[in-house]
Amino acid sequence: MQDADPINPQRLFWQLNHHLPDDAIVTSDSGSAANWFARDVKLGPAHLASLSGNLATMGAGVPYAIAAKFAHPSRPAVALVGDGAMQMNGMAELITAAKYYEGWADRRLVVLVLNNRDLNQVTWEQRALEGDPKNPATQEIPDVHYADFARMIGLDGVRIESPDAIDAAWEEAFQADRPFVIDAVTDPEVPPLPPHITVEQARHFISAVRGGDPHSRALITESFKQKILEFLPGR
Ligand SMILES: Cc1ncc(C[n+]2csc(CCOP(=O)(O)OP(=O)(O)O)c2C)c(N)n1
Ligand SMILES: [Mg+2]
Repeated sequence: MQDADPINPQRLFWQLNHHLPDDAIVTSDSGSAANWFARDVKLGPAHLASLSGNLATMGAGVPYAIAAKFAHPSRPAVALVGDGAMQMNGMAELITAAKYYEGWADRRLVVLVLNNRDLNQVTWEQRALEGDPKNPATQEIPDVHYADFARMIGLDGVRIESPDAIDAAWEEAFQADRPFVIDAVTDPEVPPLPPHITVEQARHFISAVRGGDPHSRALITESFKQKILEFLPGR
């Protein structure tokens, strides 16, 4: 529930737990979404879930959810996807969903896009594993209005830019009568930290900051918030 600028991506996954239908099929793309999917989404015995676990390819999230709709047309599907993957193929696959959704008994296919304008998982890999500061030329990607695109092709969606809007967005998405895109503007400086980090990773992280990372102030604040919480009583 920590704040970030403007939305802490982790909160989208945490708050999904309050809205996820019992029979939903959840997919995650490769990227920072995979971290939050693994850490924060609570799956019950009736849920099904998948991501590209071995190949770890980007671009699987939306097609896996469409495949889920064909295999189980009466169950809702949810895809948790990065903006890079959406720009690679997820947006094109929304056209596939638009072609077929009227034939699905339950028309709900919800796509959450983490709009962080960044290839964030790799930005953090380069910081934590190599000690390299963020390289904007290779890492930054355009801000696209994914919900507008969904509406343009006959689907529905909403763009959210504040954590107060998260619950209402999930609610609207699961009440929709057609595939629905949540374009969530999220903070790329919230680190997709594993529960434990090694001394070597911490050293690399410091080297990335010293190496002139353009976002060093924000990434130190967000990392500190996440780690310090582990030491607070009752957490
Ligand atoms: C096809 C493919 N290309 C590149 C990669 C390396 N890779 C893994 S995650 C990632 C960045 C993902 O960016 P995005 O979809 O925006 O998600 P984010 O991490 O920003 O949430 C990249 C480039 C990959 N796994 N698969
Ligand atoms: Mg991204």
